[in-house]
Amino acid sequence: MKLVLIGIGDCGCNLAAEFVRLSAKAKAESGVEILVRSYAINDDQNKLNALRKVGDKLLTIAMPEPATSRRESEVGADLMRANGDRIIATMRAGEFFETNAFMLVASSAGRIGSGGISILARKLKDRYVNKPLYALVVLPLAAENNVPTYIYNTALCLKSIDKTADATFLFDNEKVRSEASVTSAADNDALNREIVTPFYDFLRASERVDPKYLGTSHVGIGDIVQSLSGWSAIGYGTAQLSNAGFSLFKKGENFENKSEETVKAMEAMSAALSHFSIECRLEDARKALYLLCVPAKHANIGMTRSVGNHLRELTNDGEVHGGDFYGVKDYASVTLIASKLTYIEKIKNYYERASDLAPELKNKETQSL
Ligand SMILES: Nc1nc2c(ncn2[C@@H]2O[C@H](COP(=O)(O)OP(=O)(O)OP(=O)(O)O)[C@@H](O)[C@H]2O)c(=O)[nH]1
Ligand SMILES: [Mg+2]
Repeated sequence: MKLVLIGIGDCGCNLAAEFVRLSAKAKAESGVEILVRSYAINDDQNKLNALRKVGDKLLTIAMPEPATSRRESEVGADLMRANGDRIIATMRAGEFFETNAFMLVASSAGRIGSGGISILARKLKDRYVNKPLYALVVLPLAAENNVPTYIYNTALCLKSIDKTADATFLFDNEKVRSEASVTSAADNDALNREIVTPFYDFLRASERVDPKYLGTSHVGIGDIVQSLSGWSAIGYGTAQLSNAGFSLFKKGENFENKSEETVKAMEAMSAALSHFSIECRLEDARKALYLLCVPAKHANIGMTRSVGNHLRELTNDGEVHGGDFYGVKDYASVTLIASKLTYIEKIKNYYERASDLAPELKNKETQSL
């Protein structure tokens, strides 16, 4: 699947750059393009200049700085209302034809990205009616959760992107950081690598890869588009394939070998299940997608079927799509997407906290007028 990626604000721009690194890896390792272009849109010219070194796959677009010191995301929304058409006009629309979907990325807590993402999404959807549009929204760290404007901006951002995007991937910055043991809160690069990594396999596996990498059931772009809807979480896990298992396997394709490989696939699946990008219950997912990656020599139909069946059980017979891909070495990996989630505790909490906060923020706003 080929994306046009659009990052807005600091967090969005850093992730737009990280996706470029991911696409260079896909090109080097599998010979496919997963990114048509990446755009970084920000009001901070210095930060945009710093991203230039990423290469020409990333184009930077400057926005004027807001004329107010207010921290609410409406400021970012107004800025995008005023500048969105000009921003879209500077994009290379000719390339959109070879694009399978847009992916807009921002943090929910700030102003520029949080307020701008839904406005730009709406403008793109109105122009490119048939092109799927996905969002990736990064939620604040635990330490930021006592900042009233961050809570307010997050709730507003979630409410409006849910109405606009075809599907929204949610990333809980705190969960991703603690599970990846990123110790420094300032280490955004490490955090961003964790955020983009789960997208790697399914984006490249759905492209026209070398037939030697094709598994028994291919995950195509149609499967992805059908699987993505509404609130979505993504999880990724790996399991090292032992050399012992490999040599056993070489001796003959007996039952024990196959079952050992299947155990590894299930181990990778467990890892994916415990590393979802946000806390959610699979039974609340109306749709789900899985991708099992193994080296061809370790593959068997049973392992793909086991992953798919287990996911079907967990989703309570939700609509499940999935398949396998042989483009990895030495390990098994499983990517899981839980989509069309009907309940996410964190979202409920943000909405509740924001409605308690709203009068307080409104008062502050009128006082500052
Ligand atoms: N994962 C991740 N989170 C980030 C990154 N940069 C900032 N954040 C988070 O994003 C939120 C702040 O939003 P920013 O993206 O800096 O805000 P903005 O869109 O530039 O808008 P302004 O508030 O006007 O600067 C906080 O929750 C940060 O923890 C990043 O590179 N990676
Ligand atoms: Mg900023």
